[in-house]
Amino acid sequence: MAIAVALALVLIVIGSVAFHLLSPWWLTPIASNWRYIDDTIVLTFWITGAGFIIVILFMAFCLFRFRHKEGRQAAYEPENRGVEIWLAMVTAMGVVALLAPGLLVWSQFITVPKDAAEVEVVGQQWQWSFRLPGRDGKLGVSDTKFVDSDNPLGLNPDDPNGRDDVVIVGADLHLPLGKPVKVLLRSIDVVHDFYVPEFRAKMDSVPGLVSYFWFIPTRAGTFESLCAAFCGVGHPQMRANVVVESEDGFQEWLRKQHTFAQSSPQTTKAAARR
Ligand SMILES: [Cu+2]
Repeated sequence: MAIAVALALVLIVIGSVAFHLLSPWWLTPIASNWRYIDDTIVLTFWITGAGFIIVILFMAFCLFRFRHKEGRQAAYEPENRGVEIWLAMVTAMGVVALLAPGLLVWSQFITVPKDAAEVEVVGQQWQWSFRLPGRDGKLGVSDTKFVDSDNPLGLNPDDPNGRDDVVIVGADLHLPLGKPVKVLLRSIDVVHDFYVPEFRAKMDSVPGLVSYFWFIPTRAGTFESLCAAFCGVGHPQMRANVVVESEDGFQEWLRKQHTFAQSSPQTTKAAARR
């Protein structure tokens, strides 16, 4: 019986490694500069995979080697300094190798290059909206107290920087190929998480604060964004497209978009009169 269980454990190891190598479950082709994130994931698989293989095969070995035999008795050995030191060192090295690369990648992920263009992504049950700065290159300030049907992103109508902001509700976001983008995240209601798998970048959008990350789109195409934080019954439908295209195509698209002043004339006119 012990031999049958040991054999089953060996088969589990072989099956798991074969599944990892042969099945088409791997990440979608990357479309950003975050190769580091993929490298960290692959490194994590190597370390946890080696740990998994060693532990399961050791169990199988023990089951086989120390199986029941007439007259054989177990020896009581509650402590073994040599084994304890060796195990503590190997475990510590594994934990450091799992955590240290992540810290390096994280520091790059939040160190935004100076020339990055700002794009705001606003989460709301259950859709994504976007905002780009207008000609002045500045996003106007916002507050959820200004949110109404005329002003879905809650821009402060008194802030002149916000009047020329391009507001995109219920449509795709376009980005120019090869240019760094700083993504600013806000939420109007609950915690959402903006995630485009091909960009290998995601971040929670939390009500009451602005979180951010940056990336460079490296491949033209249409990429689906989704919400990666469960946010209510409409969570699976919370999707939008991000279209990465040439600078010319991007500028042409941008010219066709409405500014805050155009899409919310009542709100901005009332503020201008004050
Ligand atoms: Cu959501």
